[in-house]
Amino acid sequence: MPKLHSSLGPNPRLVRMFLVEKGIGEDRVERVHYDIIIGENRQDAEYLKKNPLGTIPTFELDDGTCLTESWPICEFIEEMHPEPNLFGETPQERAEVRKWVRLFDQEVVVPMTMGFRATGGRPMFEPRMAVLSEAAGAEIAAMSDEKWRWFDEALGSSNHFALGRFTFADLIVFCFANFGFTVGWKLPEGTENLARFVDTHNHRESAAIWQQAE
Ligand SMILES: N[C@@H](CCC(=O)N[C@@H](CS)C(=O)NCC(=O)O)C(=O)O
Repeated sequence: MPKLHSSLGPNPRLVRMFLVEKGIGEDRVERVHYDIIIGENRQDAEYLKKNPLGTIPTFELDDGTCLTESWPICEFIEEMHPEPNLFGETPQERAEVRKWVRLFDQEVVVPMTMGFRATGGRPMFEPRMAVLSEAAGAEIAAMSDEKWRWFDEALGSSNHFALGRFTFADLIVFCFANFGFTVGWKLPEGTENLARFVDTHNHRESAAIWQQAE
């Protein structure tokens, strides 16, 4: 059985939500938990062999191959289990979904997480990696909020970023909004479309992961 090396946080939860969306139950993927608050993921020599960066998640296949990085892990799962389809059915559809994922990953995920590590998450992250100054952290968090506003406008009255149906693009946006909520962040003012989007997708079975303790 494959293993998902997992923890608190949006990246492993993205993969866990994806598995639920695919109908792949916990009986088909073993979950191995790490306490990232105390940095267990960066101290366990066995884990560092699987993922030299020490980040979570890692998806370990039956033959011992270890896949890292949440988005490519989800694409791998999609290729192994094409239905229900979450990345698009045709090359054009996949390009559209990946466009939104790439934009969100670069324009929101990177500045949002860098901002968090330099401000609220500083006590946890400063000892384990280079972090921005508090002032730069606040600036980059504000830049990410600006991009959340851009995504709000792009969403408009739809609840889907791509293809007019639920895709991985929606899943990643939903996950990082929820990550924000768990660390005291709020949707920036004037993002009512995103608020509606979050409320809508909160009803998905996979969203229950955000209510669970690890
Ligand atoms: N780009 C990676 C990011 C992985 C990442 O930063 N994971 C977080 C949990 S959401 C983590 O490992 N944090 C603890 C640490 O960095 O020590 C991915 O897509 O999986």
